[in-house]
Amino acid sequence: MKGKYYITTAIAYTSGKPHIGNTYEAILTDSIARFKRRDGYDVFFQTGTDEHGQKIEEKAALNGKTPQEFVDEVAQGIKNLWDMVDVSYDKFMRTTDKYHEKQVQKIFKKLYEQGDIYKGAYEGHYCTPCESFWTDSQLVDGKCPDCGRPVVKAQEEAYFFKMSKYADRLIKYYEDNPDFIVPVSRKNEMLNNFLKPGLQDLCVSRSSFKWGIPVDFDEKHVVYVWLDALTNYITGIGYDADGNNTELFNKYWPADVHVIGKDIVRFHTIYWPIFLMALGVPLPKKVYGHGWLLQDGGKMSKSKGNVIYADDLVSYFGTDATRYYVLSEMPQDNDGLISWEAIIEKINSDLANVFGNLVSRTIAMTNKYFGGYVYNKNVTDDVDNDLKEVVTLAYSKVVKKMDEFKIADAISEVMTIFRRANKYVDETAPWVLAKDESKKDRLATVLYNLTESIVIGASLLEPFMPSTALKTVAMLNTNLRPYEDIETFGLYPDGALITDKPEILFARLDAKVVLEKVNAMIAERAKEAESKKAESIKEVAPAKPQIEFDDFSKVELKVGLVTACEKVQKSNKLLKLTVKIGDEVRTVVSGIAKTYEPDYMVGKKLVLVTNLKPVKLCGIESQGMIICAENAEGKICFCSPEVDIEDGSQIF
Ligand code: ME8
Repeated sequence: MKGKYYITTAIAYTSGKPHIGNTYEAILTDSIARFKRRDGYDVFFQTGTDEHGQKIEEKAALNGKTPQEFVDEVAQGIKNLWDMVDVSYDKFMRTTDKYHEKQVQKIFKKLYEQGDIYKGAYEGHYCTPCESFWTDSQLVDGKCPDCGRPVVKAQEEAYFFKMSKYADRLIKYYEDNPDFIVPVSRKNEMLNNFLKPGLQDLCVSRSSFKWGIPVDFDEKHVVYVWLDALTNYITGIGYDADGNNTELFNKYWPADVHVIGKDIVRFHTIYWPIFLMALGVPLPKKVYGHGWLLQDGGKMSKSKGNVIYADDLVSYFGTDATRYYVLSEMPQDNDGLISWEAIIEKINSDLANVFGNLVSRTIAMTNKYFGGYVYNKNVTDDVDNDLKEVVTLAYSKVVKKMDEFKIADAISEVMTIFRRANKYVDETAPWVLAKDESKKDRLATVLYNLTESIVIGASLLEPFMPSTALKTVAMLNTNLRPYEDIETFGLYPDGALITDKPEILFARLDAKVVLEKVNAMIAERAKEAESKKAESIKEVAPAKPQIEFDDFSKVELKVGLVTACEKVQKSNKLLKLTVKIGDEVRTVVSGIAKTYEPDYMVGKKLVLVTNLKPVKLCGIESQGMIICAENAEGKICFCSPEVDIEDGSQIF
């Protein structure tokens, strides 16, 4: 064994079915894990799901499920998808795992007790989809800098982690470990955009939603998702905050590489190392932030029905062609493109014409000329040397590319073997040799050299296309070549008998036929999305008769500022709010207690009807009505002005 190798993917959010971009990451990481295993490392490969947070809580409600039911279903779907594309994980980690939850609570408490976490109040711009707070200066055009969506102003009592305390140590770690962040452009971005300007303390708890790991000494709070999510890398292998780490942890930590997407490099190369420093745990050796796989010719969108999912690709092209496309099309340090047209083209050019063709004609000629026997007659020619050199030098080139996480380049090195072998067929023209009985041994040698090249090539192809590699060597009646023997040409057994019923590995695809089917599928999905949307609008907003403007103008609507708020005793639905409306202060009772905590409401600006006749609710006179939206599942939210405007302002 060359040593241990612990590799992880990011854990996918269980907010819905992952598209091909998320799946790409699992395939990418799998190819590295498989390569390291073949190369003699003792590998532990962890992937999994990130299951807490406000967005997931909301999605569950929209689907009429409890959060736990919802994440159980989505996590199982993700696991099935990973299995479908042959992701050879050793552990599928879920953040709703009980051991993980317990450890996160212990970690939080430990960091609080040692003074790294403190209680404060947070005010900022919050992006719900990204679960991130942003400062004014971080916003781009007033929107979330990560996803570009609108943010909301929010304030709440929260716990914070003192990030700045560790910034200098982290900068030193970057200096001492220049390869910590791959590619280097992302390291420069972290240093220049975040570390050098000075780190802000990080909010590590939330109290405005419930679906998270409770802070056990202050149950109003749940642990903010990043502290929960990042620690999966250590809890998944048995880290214990009390010091009773498992054997697995002692053996595999620190991670050799965390493979993640470019959007979460900041979390993995700043917050994560700092959390670990605070816990006194060694830091991961490397973080590889890969680019994104983007849809060619327009954004993927559910309503357009054109989101590409891995299971669709597998049903059209099979697992290995899907893996091949995404791995060979993604550069190491940039984004890559995907489209149905490009996949078909790639399958035809590389897999059918180069690889499939080589295997099928080698097998066919061996059967035709030698009844399926492969003989090494050692009748050599100069032209053999170049083939042998290309084949035997491939391994070291692939190792180098894999070490640099240049996966597309590594595959290209493997494909060079098959391209060179096809050229060798043209150079040696076996069908000409076959016509001359005196050239029989030369013909046997040529076919032997081709068979041996295919076996070595297939063995190097296994990390990227596992079942194709296995099928290929099985047809040649042998096993994958161990990598310690892969630089030696000529180990294929003399006189072996290969299959006489070869399977066509990759048939040429007719682009027109495939694209017609795909377009019909996309149109069908767009129709489904449209009718779903129409249905939900119908449910939420039953039509009311039209009114005149005069009817509407009878209603007085104003902006109010909540200055105090408490629960109404004997009711689990009602909150009593004190609302300042310009020079007036009113008491308003509102049925929003199931969604909002009293503390959360204080300081909020909202819209209320100010000329409704007062009513008594649970014995309290309500002098106004807060305007709320309610969706089909009964989820409620109050309406507030889009920008900060004085309370008392009239709404018309
Ligand atoms: O970020 N191409 O989860 P996630 C390539 N739960 N990779 C992509 C991609 C694309 N088009 N879109 C997303 C999360 N990704 C957190 C991680 S880790 C402690 C917590 C990548 O489901 C993305 O960059 O949104 C991330 O690495 C992974 O998919 C999961 O994304």
